[in-house]
Amino acid sequence: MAVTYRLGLPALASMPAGRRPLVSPGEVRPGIVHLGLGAFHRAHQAVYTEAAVAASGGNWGIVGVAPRSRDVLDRLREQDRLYSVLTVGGPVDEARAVGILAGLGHAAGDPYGVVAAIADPGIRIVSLTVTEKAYRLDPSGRLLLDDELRAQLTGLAPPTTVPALLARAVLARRIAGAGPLTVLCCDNLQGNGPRIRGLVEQALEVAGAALPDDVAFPATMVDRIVPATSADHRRRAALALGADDAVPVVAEPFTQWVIEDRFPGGRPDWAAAGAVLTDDVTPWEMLKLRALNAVHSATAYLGALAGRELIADSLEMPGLTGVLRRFVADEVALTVRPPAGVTVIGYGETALTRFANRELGHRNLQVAMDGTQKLPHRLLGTVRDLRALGARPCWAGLFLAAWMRFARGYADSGATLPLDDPLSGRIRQVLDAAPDTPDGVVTALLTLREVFPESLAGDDVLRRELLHWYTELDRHGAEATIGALS
Ligand code: CS2
Repeated sequence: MAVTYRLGLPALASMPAGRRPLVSPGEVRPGIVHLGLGAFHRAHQAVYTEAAVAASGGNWGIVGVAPRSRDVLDRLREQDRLYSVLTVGGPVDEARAVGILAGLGHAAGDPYGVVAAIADPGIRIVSLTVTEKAYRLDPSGRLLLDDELRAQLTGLAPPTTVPALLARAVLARRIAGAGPLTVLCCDNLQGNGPRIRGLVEQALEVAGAALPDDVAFPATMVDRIVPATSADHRRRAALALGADDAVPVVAEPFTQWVIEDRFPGGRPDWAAAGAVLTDDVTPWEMLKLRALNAVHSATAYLGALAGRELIADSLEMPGLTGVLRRFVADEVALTVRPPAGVTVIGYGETALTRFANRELGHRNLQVAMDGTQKLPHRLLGTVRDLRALGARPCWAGLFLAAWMRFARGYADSGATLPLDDPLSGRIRQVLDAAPDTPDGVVTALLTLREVFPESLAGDDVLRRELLHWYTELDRHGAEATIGALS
């Protein structure tokens, strides 16, 4: 089929209803400012919000703010703020245009404009998907203050970072009398609601102010696999949509959102769109981080070491799914109380099936990035809880050892592996100063207090597991180490 149209308002008229947005683009007034206009938000919260407004109405259009890159903003402007979601892995490709974006902003280029947008009384929610590192928190929730952030918080520099944007926006709203606000963190952080509340409190303290009473920070658990869009996905999106989209996002059919229902300024009717509103997100959040994200990371590190490209390729390593299942059954299930009606093992099985979706083209290296920021939330809680029970973190130890091998920057073949991590400089520094032996590497990386708290770094049982598995991986490589376990 020849694709003649570029996605935009004029193209909508010729699209079948099932591919058109659920709301009339541009007609829903803004109620949400979202920081982090990446693929995940566009395939998750934006889709739920559009469906909620279509079902129940409300001024809940989204002002999408890109933190750094302008590319996606320029493309979206050219397309009248429309983009499409391509769902792959079902019987056929499905694509639909989304029209809930009611405005666009750029944090790096116009931070004061973003603050002003949040201070508008029409805005009642600020949501975020900015990835773990952008919050500038250590694993214990302490704000990592440097000169740049201090200058931003005290008004000496433009507020381009997330803590400064949030703090200045909260202050601007108070001055404007803009009314109650909900700050909704949609990143994979343990206790994401209270954590961001702590962040804003600390940031405001540096700015010499206190947190107003009418700002809430509900916790959420977000879930949908949304990899980077490839050229092939873009081609397939155009075919399924019948219009060429420069910025489609690709996602799996599965989607889930569990939200703590605490919104002092109101919220879209997300339940009408399939989200679960509850008074306690913790069991969902723990289950997801520990039985899904930890397994994802383990798959990525072991697969990357073995020279495999995609998550789906890694899962084909003989023995790997068996090891991942044993981790979920023997270690995660021991430390997690699942939500009512859900079993940890059943949940883990679903995750494995989803990871095997090859159409997603999800690359190991995408999941492997930012390990120092992700592992404390995904894996170290399980290790800590196992140790508190007097249990041995066997499989968790294997996965951490795989990250340690990965952090050296080489696959088992000797090929270079890029270390995309905000702490890559620190990692290089401690590794360069240590012998390249199992003991040298494990000891060096355990000194990273930004990742391993003293209580874990000094734990002999964990250290023994790490040394054992690191030595196995070093001697035999990931493929053979895992193969021998089946
Ligand atoms: C992944 C997540 O990149 C990663 O680290 O584990 O983005 C994962 O795909 C999502 O959390 C699934 O909801």
